Amino acid sequence: MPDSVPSPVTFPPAFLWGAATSAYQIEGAVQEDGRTPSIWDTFSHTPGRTAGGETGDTAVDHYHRYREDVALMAELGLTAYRFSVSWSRVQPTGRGPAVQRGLDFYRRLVDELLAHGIQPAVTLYHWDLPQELEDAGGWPERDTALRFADYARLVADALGDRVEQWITLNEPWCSAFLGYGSGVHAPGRTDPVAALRAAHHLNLAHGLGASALRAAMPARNRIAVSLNSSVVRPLSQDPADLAAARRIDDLANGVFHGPMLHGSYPESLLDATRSVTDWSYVLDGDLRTVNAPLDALGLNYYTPALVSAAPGEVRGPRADGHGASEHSPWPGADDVLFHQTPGDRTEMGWTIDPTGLYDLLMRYTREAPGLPLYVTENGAAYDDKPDPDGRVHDPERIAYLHGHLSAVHRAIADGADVRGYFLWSLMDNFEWAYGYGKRFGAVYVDYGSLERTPKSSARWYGEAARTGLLPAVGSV
Ligand code: PNW
Repeated sequence: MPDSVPSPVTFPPAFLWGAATSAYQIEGAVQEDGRTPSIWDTFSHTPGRTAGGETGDTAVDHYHRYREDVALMAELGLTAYRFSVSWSRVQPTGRGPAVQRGLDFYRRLVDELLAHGIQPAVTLYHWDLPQELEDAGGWPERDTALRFADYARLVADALGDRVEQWITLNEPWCSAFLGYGSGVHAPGRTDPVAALRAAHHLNLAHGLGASALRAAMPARNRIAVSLNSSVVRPLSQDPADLAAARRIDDLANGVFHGPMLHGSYPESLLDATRSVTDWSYVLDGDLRTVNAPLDALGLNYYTPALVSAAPGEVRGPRADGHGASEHSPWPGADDVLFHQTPGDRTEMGWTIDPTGLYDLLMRYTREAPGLPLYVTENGAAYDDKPDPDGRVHDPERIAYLHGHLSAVHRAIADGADVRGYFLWSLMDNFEWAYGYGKRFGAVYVDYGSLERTPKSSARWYGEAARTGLLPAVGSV
């Protein structure tokens, strides 16, 4: 056979072509139907915390426009949609009975998706802890994990009969280490011990939540977690750089997948953080709880990390792409240097590196043999602007998606059991500390009129979804 004939990039027929969002980033309606503030309401309303003081008060008003948004997904040809439930909308104080009006919103949304043949995937926690639970200590306190299990049960009772795909937590690394370590995310605390305690209690919440879901739902439903597992590369093969990469890998990945997949924290993590914490908050039986059976693993991927050992301590703003803070999100690793990976970057400053996604999928194929994988987030921010004719052309995003979906395809060909891909994000939205300045959407949102306009990448992606083939990059 001539080797010049490329094999077509065809995906399995059952492959899910999805898009993802999260509650605080899109819903708005923050004071409606009994919702109370979450830590992101408090944080975004605190001067100096978000770019331009922007908040999710209105966001893209999805709470009122969800029908239009679902129609758009259907028109594009998406087969799945990943969204999150706002905890303080369904259980305002984080305790006690559910608020029916809050649950009803998600029921209407799910019914609308199902009516259009779109599979819902529900994330229970995408960073918006009810403020009252933070006031009681937040994720560094054990009780928050117990409260999460109760909340999981409430949502399972309401939606378990019609939603088959469940995700307990989104990116617990961000909640723990950006929320309590570097402080660039809510609640904005900067205490390395609190960050590690938060990591353990998020793990515990995952395990308790997964068991609560399992007990409350039909057996056909699938339970997963979404990790922003980092691809950590050493700057050189020097033993000191390899050791630095190992430590960051433990703090980025092993701290979550260790207990979740294997029932233990990596010894190397415990050793390397001994000067920060004694881990005495890990109680007997916790690790077995965290190790609750999973049906799939969700991986969110944007860019790899490149690290080296630094001689002595490094202070000041860090080049790790995690926002500007004097405080490190890497407890006990102040002597590790982060470098910019060479190559083109997106508007976030994140280097475009599809090989990282391939490596990540192959790594978890080894780390979790037999566990189906989903890419639960992948995408790029660009400074999109409508042309005079109102169309929005985003060829860079098409190239980004083409590169990363090709990497997914290559991983599948090499034995990774990848069942679906969720583009981040369906539409432009509130990009956390960056406010509305970073546009990740396949659909453009005019922040004045809130009008939605599919970008050319949305058309490109929709064609991939409808055909199971990646269209050529210049085809739309
Ligand atoms: C993820 N980091 O956030 C989130 O799950 C989304 O809500 C978010 O909009 C998207 O990716 C784009 O940023 C991250 O600093 C935020 O490593 C920060 C980091 C990673 C992911």
